[in-house]
Amino acid sequence: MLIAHPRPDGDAIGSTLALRLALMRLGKYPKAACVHPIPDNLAYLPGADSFIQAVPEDPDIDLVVAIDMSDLERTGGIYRDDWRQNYPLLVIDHHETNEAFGDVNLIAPGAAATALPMINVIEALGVAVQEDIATCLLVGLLTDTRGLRTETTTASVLRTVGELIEAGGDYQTVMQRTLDSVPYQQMRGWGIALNRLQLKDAIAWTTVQVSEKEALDIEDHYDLDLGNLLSRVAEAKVIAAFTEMRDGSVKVSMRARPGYNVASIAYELGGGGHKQAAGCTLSGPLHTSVTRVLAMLQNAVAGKQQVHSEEAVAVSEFKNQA
Ligand SMILES: [Mn+2]
Repeated sequence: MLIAHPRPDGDAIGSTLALRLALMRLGKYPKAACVHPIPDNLAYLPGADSFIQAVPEDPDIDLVVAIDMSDLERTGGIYRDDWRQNYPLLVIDHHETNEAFGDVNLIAPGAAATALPMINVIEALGVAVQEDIATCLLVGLLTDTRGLRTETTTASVLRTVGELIEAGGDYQTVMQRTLDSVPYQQMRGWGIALNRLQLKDAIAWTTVQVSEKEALDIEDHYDLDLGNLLSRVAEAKVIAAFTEMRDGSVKVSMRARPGYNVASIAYELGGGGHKQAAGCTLSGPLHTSVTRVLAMLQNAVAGKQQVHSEEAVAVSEFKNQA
């Protein structure tokens, strides 16, 4: 049983499907599960249609693998408590905040994507990392590095991308169908969000209301990816996108330029993530959440030095949500 986290991203889906394909080459019958549907821009991947959203009562499994998540809650309810006694739990991940919650933990803290430790796993299984498997791993690397532009994009990452392409990974398709593929409704959602964009004291932010999501048929579990969009505002050191949910809560996505840290803010608000990309969910209402978070972001920008010194302590405590 291979589990990808809720609101799945390219790394969770790509790494899960790569392992699924490798296990199938070994004559196994892996199941892949995720509580939310696979986003359209990942639906073309081999095996994307095999994901189940709920697990049957007697799942007929002998090993559980949690992929691209730093704690058990991030299975989104797929994992059941009684599995603990019956099946070993393997964790494959790259978050610095991983709680090592498995019986065996293969964690590459700070690596660009879970796809990187996953390459080692697949090679250790004796399966060649090529063709379909290479394409799935490329998806993980290219999405988690936002098209090879994050701080985690090292020379070694670029070499690995080159090797995956040489091994038959379909770079062009991944770029066209995943990274350069925004559903029309999502882009219209961006239009609403960008129309309301504000900038003050090197902080850029915007909001999206439930009524606006309803008009565009955008479900709550569907991530508009506003954090990554706003992170490109040149004048901003930090950004925040506030998305109202149908239960009245507010999902907050934050991004920071190198040298700034939004993870500590997310953590303080019950969420977590990485220094440059973090998030949390607040109880709402929208305007209260905005006021509260903006005050914290102002402090983070003004007290950059102070944030730095506290970072080492705080990082060990973060829970991942990014
Ligand atoms: Mn990841």
